[in-house]
Amino acid sequence: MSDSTQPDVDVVVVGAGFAGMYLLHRLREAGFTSRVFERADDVGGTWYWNRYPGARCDIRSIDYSYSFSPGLEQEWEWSEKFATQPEILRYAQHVAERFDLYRDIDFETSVDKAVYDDDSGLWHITTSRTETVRCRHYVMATGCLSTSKLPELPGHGSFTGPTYHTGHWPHHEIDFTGLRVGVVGTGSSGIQSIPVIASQAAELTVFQRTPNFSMPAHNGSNDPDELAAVKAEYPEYRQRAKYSAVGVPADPPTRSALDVDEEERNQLYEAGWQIGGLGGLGVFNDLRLNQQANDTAAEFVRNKIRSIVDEPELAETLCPTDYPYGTKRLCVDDGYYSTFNLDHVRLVDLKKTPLERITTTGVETTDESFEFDAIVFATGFDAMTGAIVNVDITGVGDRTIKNYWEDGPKTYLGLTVAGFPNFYAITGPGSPSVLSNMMVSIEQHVDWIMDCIEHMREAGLTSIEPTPEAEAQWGEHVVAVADLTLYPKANSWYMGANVKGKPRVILPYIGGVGEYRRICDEVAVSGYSGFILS
Ligand code: NA7
Repeated sequence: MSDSTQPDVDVVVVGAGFAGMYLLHRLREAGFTSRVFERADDVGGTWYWNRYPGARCDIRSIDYSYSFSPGLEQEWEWSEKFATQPEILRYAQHVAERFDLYRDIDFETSVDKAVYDDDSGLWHITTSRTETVRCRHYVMATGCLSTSKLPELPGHGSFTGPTYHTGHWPHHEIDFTGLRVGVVGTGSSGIQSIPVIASQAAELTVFQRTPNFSMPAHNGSNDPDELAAVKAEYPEYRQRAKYSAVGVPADPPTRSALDVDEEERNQLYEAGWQIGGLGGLGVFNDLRLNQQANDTAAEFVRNKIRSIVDEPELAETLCPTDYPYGTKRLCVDDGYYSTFNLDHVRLVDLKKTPLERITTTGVETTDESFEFDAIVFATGFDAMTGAIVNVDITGVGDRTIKNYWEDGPKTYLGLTVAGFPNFYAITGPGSPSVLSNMMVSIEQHVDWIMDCIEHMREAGLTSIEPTPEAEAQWGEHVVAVADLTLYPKANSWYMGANVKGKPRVILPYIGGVGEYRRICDEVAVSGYSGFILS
């Protein structure tokens, strides 16, 4: 008979995306026992689910890759500057094989419930296979954008043709050739998929609620000389990424956009536009801090849209005007704006004529009825908190995370929660997460957790939990940093604004990955200040 005061394993990990995979590797190397549960039938997380046409990473592949294994980073060859979803998924599968991870992952198994048992100090984790596993440490490696969101419209489910969500794309190729297709949503997923769908569909109607700023990707194959140069100095390159603002090596800009005259400013923006990508216009240090500075970048992009889109009224509809540049997730595209010059592509402005319902044959706005053969919902996710609160997690004294986070997530360092001992969220709310190169943030969190639980093992400690004071102070710091920026001005998923009823609070930490890493390291070096260890 098993002893209920003893764990079945040291650690349970939920999710086998890049976070769960690396954690499993580290746990094994350190001699901890673990179980990893993954609801998909393979590794890859985000890159397993988001198979929509045109899906790519908009961080360069030389940056968006693991740094923990010199052998891996030397042997893997990325074919393009911005890797496609299939290539990133192949990379994840390669990592799982190379480090023999598959044998320790339970696929097609989700975690439904996690209850902390005060008496034994263990978590009881219940899976969709009705198995309960007792563990000392419980880690949610469930990703920031994994709980997809559909429009809450009457008639949902009544459409008789196929519907797709970009975040749950089928595993076989979907051919839209000759079809009348409707796409709802113009965030990153919409902006990446719309040009590809337009190249197949007979008619494409795009339903836009909020226009987005998008930078050209200027994608292409990787220059072999550049790749060789990066590989030759990968350790230094990665080190720079770790202490950078967003997890990509870059020299921070030193000037204000208002320090130069309009001509010079636009020349610098133009040079940045030609480079493209998320950081293209990041040539000044105050674009996200100062509205007047931001206006110059916003107007530059609007003028680009006006120059690309032939029809002036249509161009204006595609121009974002009611939030600062970069405060909703900036997009990176391959021919997005020019797609609207095609005769068979139409844009519907939902700000003027909102969607009213889904019908059996299509959708209805307040003034028109549309018929489609297929509908694509590129409508995003319940970001950052969705995947965590969707599991029934109960900590000390019957406190559930869902209730505890009712007014917004509370965490210490975006990693841990008061009243939930030995519980960790990788790239959780309150950490740089979605405002960073996720690979850098994932490795940093996993390394921090590993240092922490190794320290506990060595010191004979069994429990770690943040103090309510440390948690509250961290929450105030996250908000105070955000309030120095323009981010709170936008109705973005960074602010929880895309989900009805979700509290409007900043979710990611805006202080930068380098600064954040220093804070986390200081906490550890100080003997885990802000935590109660026992
Ligand atoms: P996003 O960025 O959340 O985009 C979702 C889009 O769908 C956005 O344009 C939304 O408009 C729109 N949307 C959402 N709900 C509705 C309804 N009910 N009606 C009309 N339009 C709607 O998700 P993505 O999948 O594109 O990108 C997610 C992240 O993945 C991305 O940022 C990268 O980090 C990778 P809204 O702006 O809310 O008005």
